[in-house]
Amino acid sequence: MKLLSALLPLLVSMVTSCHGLTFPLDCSDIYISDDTQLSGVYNIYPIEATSAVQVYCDMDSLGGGWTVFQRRMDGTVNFYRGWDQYKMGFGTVGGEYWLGLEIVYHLNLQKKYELLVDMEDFEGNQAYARYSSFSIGPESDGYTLHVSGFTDGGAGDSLEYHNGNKFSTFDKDQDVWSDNCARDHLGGFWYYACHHANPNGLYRWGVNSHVYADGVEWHSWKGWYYSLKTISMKIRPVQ
Ligand SMILES: [Ca+2]
Repeated sequence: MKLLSALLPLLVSMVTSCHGLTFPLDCSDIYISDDTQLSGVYNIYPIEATSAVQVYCDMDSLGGGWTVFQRRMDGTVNFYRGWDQYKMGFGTVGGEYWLGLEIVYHLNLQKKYELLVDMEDFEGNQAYARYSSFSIGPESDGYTLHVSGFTDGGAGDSLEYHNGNKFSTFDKDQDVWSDNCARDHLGGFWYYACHHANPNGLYRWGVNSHVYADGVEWHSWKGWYYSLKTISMKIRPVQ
């Protein structure tokens, strides 16, 4: 046993150096090792080699290699959740999920990322918004959002409004509104006063002119009364 425990670190480092992708940090590492890999669920190691995290990798959009940290597609997962859940993540990684602010923060510590927000309405139209720079601060800074370098893929820029804001949930109000944005708009997000985008809002199946700004929304594309069919937020390293 003594010999084994002495050799183990050596063996681990040999395996890691022979196959540098034994512990991929993100979906980009997986894609670079083999660009025929399909979109789907993979293990990544964003914090340390011993703790695998399951994540959905988008290997198709705009060149592939995207690590998805937010995904809505069918309303099967409740996104009206508290701070601890948004910090640590929730949902079904093959379906709807939130990866967790702490994991995204750890990724940001190790690489510089761009952001892609893909979305689709119930009529089959698709659009995206792309940002050349994306990062979030530590929990001690409220996971403050830093996003810039917008490129329009038809969706318009609904995130610039949220730049520089802390993350808020119904049980942790860090927005600048006198009331509680997360409670008023049924989500968790980098609310300001309150939102131009509400991707974690209530899944509501399209347009409803009687319900204001509480759906899965991207204001510059479909306004505050249209809840999207799908939306996903994903990051990829920049050179
Ligand atoms: Ca407030």
